Amino acid sequence: MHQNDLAEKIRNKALELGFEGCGMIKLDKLRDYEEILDQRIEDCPKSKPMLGNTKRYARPEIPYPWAKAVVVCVTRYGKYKVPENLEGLIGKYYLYDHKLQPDSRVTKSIAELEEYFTELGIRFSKELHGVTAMRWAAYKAGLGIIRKNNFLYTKHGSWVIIDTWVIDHELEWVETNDLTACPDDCSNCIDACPTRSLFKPFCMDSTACITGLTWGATGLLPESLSEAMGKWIYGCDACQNACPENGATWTEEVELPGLTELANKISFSNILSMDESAMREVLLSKFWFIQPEKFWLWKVNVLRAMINDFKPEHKDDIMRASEDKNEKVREMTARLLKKIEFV
Ligand code: B12
Ligand code: SF4
Ligand code: SF4
Repeated sequence: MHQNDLAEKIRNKALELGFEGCGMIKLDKLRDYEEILDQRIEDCPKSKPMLGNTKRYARPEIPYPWAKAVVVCVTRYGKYKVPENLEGLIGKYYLYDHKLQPDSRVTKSIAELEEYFTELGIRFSKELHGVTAMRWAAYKAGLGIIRKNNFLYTKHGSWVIIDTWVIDHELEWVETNDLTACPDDCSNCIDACPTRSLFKPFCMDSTACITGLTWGATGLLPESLSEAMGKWIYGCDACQNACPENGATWTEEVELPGLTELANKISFSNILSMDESAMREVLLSKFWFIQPEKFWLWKVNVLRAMINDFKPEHKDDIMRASEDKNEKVREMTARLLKKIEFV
């Protein structure tokens, strides 16, 4: 079969399976990611330890010597209803991400697309966190543009999740789109970043991004940083929520199966009273960036959110947390108690 026909077949199959977009690029299109990364590290040297190993994204043929191209698909999540009680606490991406969700429709579509690759005689591989720099790949495949807040936008805004595969055929399918760049005078996203992680266009300090801190922190954070993190307990959407280009893109049409039930089990008070088995049952399968050895972080995040938005009805929960068996939780409670003396 002609390479172009093969590429078109894959793209059509992906759309039929419900992906919002699908494209394919040859590996040489990814080389300049290395320059982007070097520029980022020069602008923000603190990011180096976190981003150093993403250099391999520019050369997927190093881990996959047989690879010839990358297939990239985007899935829209801005169509789902957001449980009211989780808005502003949990980054929306994490509510709808299909990774490690065996019952998700997208997980099933991914499996069907992979069956299709096999049917067509195409060798492929996929990684949980991507085989390449996924925003860059999606942009190169014409699926959208990258805005100043670093996000890939399609016509449905930045509320899209990206998946990538390396394949052993040199296929190319580049879509066109009519999205236009950010206005020169807009800086809403930068102004909205609570920790100044996004400190200039197309550039962020990944060590100060609330998202990474909510699941990556190894101990209590300095008070000034904790304060800036506000009420986010897992992820952060501030630089996306502030963007006018995202204005009408969240449509709230569809109910994600099981999400309301899960949301009903999540509150500050519930998290503070959860033991390990409750955390495993309620939180782990969906919010798997916090593994059991770091379950204490959920409570620390909640206590920090309580400090930043203290309400007298929190008092009983706080007293209970002061007897928690984890030292970091007790330490954070002490910090909170010191603070509320002044309320
Ligand atoms: C490492 C990582 C993180 C780290 C560091 C993030 C970072 N930006 O460096 C941490 C943990 C902080 C993180 C957080 C989040 N992440 Co993350 N993360 C990744 C990962 C694994 C690699 C990203 C990377 O390469 N960073 C390196 C830097 C150099 O890239 P970048 O900041 O994205 O910048 C891009 C643009 O700025 C552009 N660029 C740079 N200069 C210029 C100049 C011009 C003129 C242009 C046009 C473009 C341009 O090129 C860069 C490369 O694509 C990707 C998955 C993957 N394999 O790609 C997901 C990914 C980027 N994350 C994603 C998401 C959703 C998030 C969160 C929103 C989750 C949340 N709600 O809390 C937050 C938001 C953070 C943010 N503001 O970007 C999505 C983004 C989807 C989208 N629509 O863009 C991805 C693609 C995962 C996925 N499967 O969909 N993430
Ligand atoms: S996700 Fe939050 S902390 Fe991270 S860059 Fe965006 S606004 Fe800043
Ligand atoms: S807030 Fe403004 S500058 Fe930032 S991404 Fe949106 S349009 Fe671009």
